[in-house]
Amino acid sequence: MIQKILIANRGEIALRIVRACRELNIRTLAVYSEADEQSLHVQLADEAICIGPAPSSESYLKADRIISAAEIADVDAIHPGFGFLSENAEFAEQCESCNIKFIGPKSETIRLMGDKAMAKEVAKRAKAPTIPGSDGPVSSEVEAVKIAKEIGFPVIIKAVAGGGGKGMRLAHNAMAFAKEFNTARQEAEKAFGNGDVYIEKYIEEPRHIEFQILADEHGKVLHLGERDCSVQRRYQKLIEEAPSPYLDDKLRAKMGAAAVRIAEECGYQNAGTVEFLVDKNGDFYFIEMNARIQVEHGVTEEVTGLDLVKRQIRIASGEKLELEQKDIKILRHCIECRINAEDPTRNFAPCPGEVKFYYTPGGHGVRIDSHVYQGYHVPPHYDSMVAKLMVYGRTREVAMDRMYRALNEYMIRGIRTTIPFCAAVMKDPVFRSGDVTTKYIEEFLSRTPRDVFTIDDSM
Ligand code: MV4
Repeated sequence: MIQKILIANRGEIALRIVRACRELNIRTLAVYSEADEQSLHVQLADEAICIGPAPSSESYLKADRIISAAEIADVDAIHPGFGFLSENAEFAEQCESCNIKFIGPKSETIRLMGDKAMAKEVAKRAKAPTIPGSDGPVSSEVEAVKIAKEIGFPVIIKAVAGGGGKGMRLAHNAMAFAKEFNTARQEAEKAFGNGDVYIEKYIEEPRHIEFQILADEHGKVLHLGERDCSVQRRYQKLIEEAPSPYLDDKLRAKMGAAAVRIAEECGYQNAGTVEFLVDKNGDFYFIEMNARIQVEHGVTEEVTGLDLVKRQIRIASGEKLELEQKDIKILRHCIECRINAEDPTRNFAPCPGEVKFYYTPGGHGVRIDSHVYQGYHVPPHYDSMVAKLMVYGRTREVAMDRMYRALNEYMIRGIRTTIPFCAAVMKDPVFRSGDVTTKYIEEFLSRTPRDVFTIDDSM
């Protein structure tokens, strides 16, 4: 039984976890940095402990301080949220050895799937399609060039310890390849302390489609359908939706079954995501698995009617999933816009500062997950996301129109945000057609005048 949870995170996800705990009648302990003293998650949790100065390296990433807080407050479990220590196998292991339940997969699963070459092996064993490339890491330049020529250019070089776009290099020919290969190895060594890289055929203009997994600790694994996350800028997702406008029921079932087999193969427990690339021919390939709850989990919650964070906690308490795959229904269409404190007219530069006025949209089919309030100071030390605006409706059309309406109702004054940018996307014929790949934002930005992304805040 879990009676008290430490929330090892900040911002809207910390608040999201507090809310789930309240509904489950579980006590909460917030940990916070000096910059987050006035934060809502600190005010709404039952207890709070300051764990250090503003920089994450001195607070939210300090495993020892978090474990100490957990022991002082005598919690039963730690929820890591996303980012920070959420996919840190050592931290999960520390929790396990201190008899504190880590709300997520086992540390060995985090370690296994954190090695992107090993994760690919898991996918192969699960008979899920993977992208042609090297069998695991390649260390010699001569061998690497040979493999690259065999699979054919362009090829992509990926760090084994990378993920989410970090440590990737593209090569269009053999000449460029040798240089990129060595740069990739050096960069990987510097960034991750592990210079291992592997090679893959480069898939041009793919769609990014990921499947939500829920797995209990008794061997039952379900998928909750997909999210289409193709609207990204520099590997940062800006808009997510479900269901994908690209998938039909047949492809959805095939990809969902592959995602479930991958989760089964690695002994996955709790909530996770299996990422795929889908190419122009409708062929799909496993790329990586995220061993955490994701930013965009709310999209799946709104289309399935299931509370993923409550499910995570119930699974971590040892409960069995009573649902069967056939019980999972995609009930409607949901779109999420990430509202970031960034200036879309200045290359999405972060815009921290005081929120002078704050009014949120409401009405049918609107959900906002945010820790912001009027008078809140967006600190400069962390991720710039300040809110997730989710809307849902019977169809994608309804959802897009509702999102446009809600974005125009949303008033955040004092800081620049991505609200006007998202509103412009909702009216864009290419986005509306659903023909969106990971190249979309770049293309949209190149043909859209910047003044479209500003708001008249004199009103
Ligand atoms: C790729 C790829 C094309 N070909 N792998 C980027 C994030 C990481 N999860 C994997 N990524 C990619 N891997 C091959 N073999 C293109 C990307 C990619 C991408 C993937 C998902 C979403 C957005 C993206 C944007 C650029 C590149």
